[in-house]
Amino acid sequence: MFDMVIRNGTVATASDVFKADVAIRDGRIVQVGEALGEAAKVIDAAGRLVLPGGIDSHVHLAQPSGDGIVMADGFESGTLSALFGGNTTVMPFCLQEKGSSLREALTQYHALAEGNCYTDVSFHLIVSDPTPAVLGQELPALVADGYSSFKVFMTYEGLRLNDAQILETMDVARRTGALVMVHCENEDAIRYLIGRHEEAGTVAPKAHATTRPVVVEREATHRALSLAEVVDVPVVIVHVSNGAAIEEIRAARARGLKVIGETCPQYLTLTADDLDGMDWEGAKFVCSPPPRTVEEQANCWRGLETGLFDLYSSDHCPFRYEDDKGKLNPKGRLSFRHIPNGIPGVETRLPILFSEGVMTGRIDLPRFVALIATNHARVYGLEKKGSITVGKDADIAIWDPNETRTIRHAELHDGADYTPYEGLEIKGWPTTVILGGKCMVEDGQLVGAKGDGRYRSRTAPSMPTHAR
Ligand code: DUC
Ligand code: ZN
Ligand code: ZN
Repeated sequence: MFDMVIRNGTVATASDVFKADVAIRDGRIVQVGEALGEAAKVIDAAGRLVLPGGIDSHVHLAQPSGDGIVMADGFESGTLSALFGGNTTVMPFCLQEKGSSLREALTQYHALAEGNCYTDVSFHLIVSDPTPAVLGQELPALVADGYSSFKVFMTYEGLRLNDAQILETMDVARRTGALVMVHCENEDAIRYLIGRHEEAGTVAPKAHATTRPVVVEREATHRALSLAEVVDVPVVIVHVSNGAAIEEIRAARARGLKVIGETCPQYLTLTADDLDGMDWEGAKFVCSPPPRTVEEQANCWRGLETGLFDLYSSDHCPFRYEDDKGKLNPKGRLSFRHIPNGIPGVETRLPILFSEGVMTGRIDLPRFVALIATNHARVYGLEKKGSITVGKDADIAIWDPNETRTIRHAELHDGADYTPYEGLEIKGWPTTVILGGKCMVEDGQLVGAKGDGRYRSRTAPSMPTHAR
């Protein structure tokens, strides 16, 4: 007797698509096969797709944002939104604030997550203050404790590291087997461009895009890859927005560097013109790097189609629009410089790629599964997750490929007050979501509870191989 059997569905893994039943016991997948035996609960998935639950390895929840700004999602609303979008694990960032230790930040972050999650969670670290104590003792100990990835920024005063600090942080990764994720934008070039815009009195949201042009990202991407080459360490280039940065990744791989590239829905569907909206509405699209052009969207699509990108994440970083603590904070109403950077997207990530990628024939189902779950599990050491395979956690999303929806924020579950994808027509949506063998969403209705999602520690990252 199984706890659950999902019958008659079409199962997809990162390598195959096949008709099979999936049997679950004690939270794990125990059989994948034909005509499996009896179960306490049976789900008929005829006409539907049985896919691994999405792993969104790049989200921001409850992250301190400074200057009176408050993120729109904590763990409760952020993971609920993720769940309804077909995800079963999310990986937010635990931020080290300058002068504080990473351990302190983690203690606070765990307290926020504990008992509040609808999906499983695992944390990356953000290193903003790489003191000798952090690099020498704290970070290596944290990697050993399962926090095996950390992000560094090349932009933002207060967060950015200089090249020497990036080299030293990468060296910790080399010694411990951790992964460094890099936000690639050249802060000094951005500051120079901001100065020129301000002299000209250009302060509307669109200036966010014109002060962060492609060259600023390309240069920083080249430098991050060069620094990783010097240290001889694998590296993740997060939220890649354009073809020039893609070419940097391709060239670094050709030189033998192990590079993982990530892109996000905003670089496939939005453009800088969206920042031009009436009455400061463009603030709703302010994120970094900014959305680019239709041509750059095509470059990012090609990166997904050809296997250049291993990861497709949301970079969910939500701020409310009509809010003194959000996009329209008192200073943000006056200048683009003070509009918080980031947009919501954890619930719409998977439907957008399914509809625009799979249903249009740009990518096939195995590639979709790799990009949304399997690769995230492998790269970040979530070894029990990311595939419909015997022995893995029973984290499963059952998709109705024929369900059509128009994205409306009113129907989403995050804490923001808008979606940048309002009005986008979607074909295909995850209607039932199972976490560790428990139904959390069934036919579009919430049946799971807050606290069903738990923190997951991680093992060492594993690098995919790429054609050179
Ligand atoms: N970088 C991110 O990864 N997310 C939001 C803002 C940013 O700069
Ligand atoms: Zn970033
Ligand atoms: Zn991010």
